[in-house]
Amino acid sequence: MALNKPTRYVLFALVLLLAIHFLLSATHEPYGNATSLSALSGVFSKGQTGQTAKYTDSAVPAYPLDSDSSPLPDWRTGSGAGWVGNATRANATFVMLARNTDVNGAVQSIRSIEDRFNREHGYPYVFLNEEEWTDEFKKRISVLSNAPMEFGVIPHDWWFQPDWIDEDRAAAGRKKMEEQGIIYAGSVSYRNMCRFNSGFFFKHEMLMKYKWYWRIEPDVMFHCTLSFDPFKYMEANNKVYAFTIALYEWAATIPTLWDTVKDFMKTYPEYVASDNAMGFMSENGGQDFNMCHFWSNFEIADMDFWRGEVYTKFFEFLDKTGGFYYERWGDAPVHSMAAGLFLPKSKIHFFNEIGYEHPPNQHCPQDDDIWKKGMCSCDQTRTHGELVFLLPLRLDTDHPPFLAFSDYGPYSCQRQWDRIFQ
Ligand SMILES: Nc1nc2c(ncn2[C@@H]2O[C@H](COP(=O)(O)OP(=O)(O)O)[C@@H](O)[C@H]2O)c(=O)[nH]1
Ligand SMILES: *[C@@H]1O[C@H](CO)[C@@H](O)[C@H](O)[C@H]1NC(C)=O
Ligand SMILES: *[C@@H]1O[C@H](CO)[C@@H](O)[C@H](O)[C@H]1NC(C)=O
Ligand SMILES: *[C@@H]1O[C@H](CO)[C@@H](O)[C@H](O)[C@H]1NC(C)=O
Ligand SMILES: [Mg+2]
Repeated sequence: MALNKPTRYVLFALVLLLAIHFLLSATHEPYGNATSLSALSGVFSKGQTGQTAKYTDSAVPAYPLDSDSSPLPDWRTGSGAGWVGNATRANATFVMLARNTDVNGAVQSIRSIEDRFNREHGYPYVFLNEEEWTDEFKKRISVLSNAPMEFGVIPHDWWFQPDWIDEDRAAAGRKKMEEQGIIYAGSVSYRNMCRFNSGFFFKHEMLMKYKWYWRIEPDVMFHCTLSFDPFKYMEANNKVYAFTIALYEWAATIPTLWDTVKDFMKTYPEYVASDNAMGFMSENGGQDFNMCHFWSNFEIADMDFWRGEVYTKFFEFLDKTGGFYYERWGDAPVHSMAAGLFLPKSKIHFFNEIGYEHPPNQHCPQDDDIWKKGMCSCDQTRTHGELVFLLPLRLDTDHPPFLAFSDYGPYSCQRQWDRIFQ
């Protein structure tokens, strides 16, 4: 039988897809489960089986709204639905670094955190930018919450590339990285941002009056309603640093970072905590960095740790090598190494309850009870979901983590985190 050309291509594609499907079903159990006939039939029959009843006992209203006309809680007057009161607030703020052009993404992130947490608490916000904020940005943002909001400008020297950086060497570093196809390889502003987030944001006058911060970025989503206050949790449990996503760093952005950090530890052995999280970051007792770090676009942490002697010395030690510009050191590995080495691991916390998405990565609580209680809007199965086809792309741990995953996906370092508590 002679098939015409298009038909042959379609058939070939179908056969290829089926082959991949069977291969993955056989070799990758979660994939098989997610796409098996019984799983699919579950999807199709959900509508008819009256499953809603299952959720009623754990479904508490997201907010204790008295009536449809309840006003938003107002932190100033202590009135309105869901008012909790000053006495219960920690010494804490949200902080968002953004550009004026990020306004739509910023609006959506604020809506999300207000919806899932802050509407009941009224924690303040600080917005930082190396340029003056536009009236439009301030207008669009300040309408979103009654919580106090401040819009600050970053001092010039905390942001721009310092004069003592050898620009020829920095340019060569950028070019080399571009040739390797690395994200933000040629960007100076990205490097400014990473250095600022590593060493300066917590010194900004608008943040000095606070101890705790929760970092938020434009275009992120909080997927679960929080029935507790993470700041108060940190306070009550003696935590210093908290994360929701741990993953691999792209090795080419930090060729000499670990050696510099090892030099620092040799110079100041007294700063290294005895029960630290080295086991999360290294497979061989500290000789090599395994690229595992906390993804710092979400952070809840104690700024007094960054402001303290140990981190101040640490940042200065790193900064004077010029690695933020000659390479492309991220604030994520820098913060992670500091927290992981200079704090006992018990002071670092994984917030499982905080469903969080910074596309393309997310953390969605895998525990059904937590997921239901939080009325989470994230898809738990994405862990093992649609991007499983791309699994073979991950050849080793140096591979960039820019593909969707969740807690135990191929790009996650959650396993390395778990193992240090076993
Ligand atoms: N003001 C300002 N903020 C920036 C700049 N570059 C990045 N940011 C902010 O820094 C954070 C991280 O940047 P982002 O582009 O999200 O980096 P990614 O998450 O690593 O892809 C976000 O909050 C951005 O809004 C910049 O040039 N100026
Ligand atoms: C896959 O399904 C089997 C049988 O239902 C179950 O025992 C197993 O735990 C599932 N695996 C995953 C990863 O969901
Ligand atoms: C709550 O705190 C704000 C600012 O921190 C203050 O102005 C206000 O008076 C406080 N309200 C109450 C009820 O304590
Ligand atoms: C909040 O924390 C900052 C930094 O630790 C501190 O300077 C300030 O006094 C604290 N404010 C209150 C009200 O405790
Ligand atoms: Mg981002």
